Amino acid sequence: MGDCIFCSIVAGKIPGKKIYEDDELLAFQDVNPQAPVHFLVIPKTHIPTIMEAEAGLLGKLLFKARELAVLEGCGERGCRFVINCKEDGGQTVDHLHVHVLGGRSLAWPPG
Ligand code: DGP
Repeated sequence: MGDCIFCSIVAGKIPGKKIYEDDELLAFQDVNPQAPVHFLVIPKTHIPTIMEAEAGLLGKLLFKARELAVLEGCGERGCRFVINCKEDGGQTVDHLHVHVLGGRSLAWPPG
């Protein structure tokens, strides 16, 4: 979709360190990691925010995020699953994505 950076990663136009891919979903390392484990899971289709996503896709996104979190070593100690949404949620890339952050203890609440 247009100049969406995540659509460009899906299309292979810009590089991304991919850790998983199927027909609907792509997971890749965050370019600016905030924890030892920090990857993103996205739908390949351009969906701007969680507000536009339907239930089935959200289920698949979260299920895959959990599965990959375990594969990335977060099964024992846990991790954080984050979906930022629009301005107040701190979303900077307008293509729905789940952050998976782990490998260290994370503070709560966020600032
Ligand atoms: P958010 O604030 O929730 O919209 O987070 C967007 C994340 O996307 C942020 O942690 C950095 C990451 N990001 C932005 N541009 C790129 C990119 O070109 N490649 C990768 N791998 N990650 C990116």
